[in-house]
Amino acid sequence: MKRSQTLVAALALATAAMTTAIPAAQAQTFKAGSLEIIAPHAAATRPGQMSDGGFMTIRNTGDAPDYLIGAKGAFADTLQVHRTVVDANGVAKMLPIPELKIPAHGEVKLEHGSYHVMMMGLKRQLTKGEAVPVTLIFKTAGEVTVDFTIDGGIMDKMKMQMKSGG
Ligand SMILES: [Cu+2]
Repeated sequence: MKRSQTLVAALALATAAMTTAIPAAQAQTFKAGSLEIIAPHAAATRPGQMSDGGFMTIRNTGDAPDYLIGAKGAFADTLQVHRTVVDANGVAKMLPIPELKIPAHGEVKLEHGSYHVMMMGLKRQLTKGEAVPVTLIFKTAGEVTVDFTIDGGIMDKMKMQMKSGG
């Protein structure tokens, strides 16, 4: 009896974790002034893969907007803020965003199919479980270095959904 209750609780926790971008145990929040950078993460790369996308939520608790104007990291040649847009022909394209507004008392989600930090010219493979320092550059807050948690990426999430039958 007790064992089955534990199992039910574990299943409920697993289901709750799947609805968020990454498991809660990996989520980290970084603070700089009035900004909170929540759960920065990127997918592990394959050998030879040259680019990857970084995702997070940026929250602004302040009374004035701030702007993400760039990023840098030692493991890649170039980091850019991108937005994925779908054109009239249904083709997804990525456009560089010179400044991404983080509204006062608001937040912006960088997520698949939308805004992301594009990491180009990767100098090495990014391995699941490691933390990679990335410096985000804001107009007001300045340079903020956070750790991107490298996760299994979308393939891991698909496998989890297949196992759960969802
Ligand atoms: Cu991109």
